[in-house]
Amino acid sequence: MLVLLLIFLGCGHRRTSEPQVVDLYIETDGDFIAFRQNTLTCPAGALVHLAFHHAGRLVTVRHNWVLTHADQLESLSKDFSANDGVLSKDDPRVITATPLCDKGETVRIQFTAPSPGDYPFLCSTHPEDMRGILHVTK
Ligand SMILES: [Cu+2]
Repeated sequence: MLVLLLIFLGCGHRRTSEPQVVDLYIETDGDFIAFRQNTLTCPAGALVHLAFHHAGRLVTVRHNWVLTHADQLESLSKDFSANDGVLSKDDPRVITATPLCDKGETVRIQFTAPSPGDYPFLCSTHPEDMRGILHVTK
């Protein structure tokens, strides 16, 4: 009887393996070559729904949001500067990235937050000027 009770309780405590879903939003600082907020935060392992909005109205330049590792930021940035911001899909330095976005548009991506730490993000077409940090907490 006790065994049956324990099995029953055990079933009631079944763990769900669904990750926590976190919505993040970031935009450009209007027509300026900058992200409007340059820090974002999410917990490790979360399923992140990120929306990136190009808030420009006047200047026609395209932007994106590229997440990388702290120790690979400078080499990635250097390559973006040299190749007009062309992002190679299988670049191992890139954790995830949005497509390029025109003014007034919003692009959305989903990714699983990496292990805890600070991860830089940048725009591939303005790799020196558009940067920020994603803080991934435990
Ligand atoms: Cu840009």
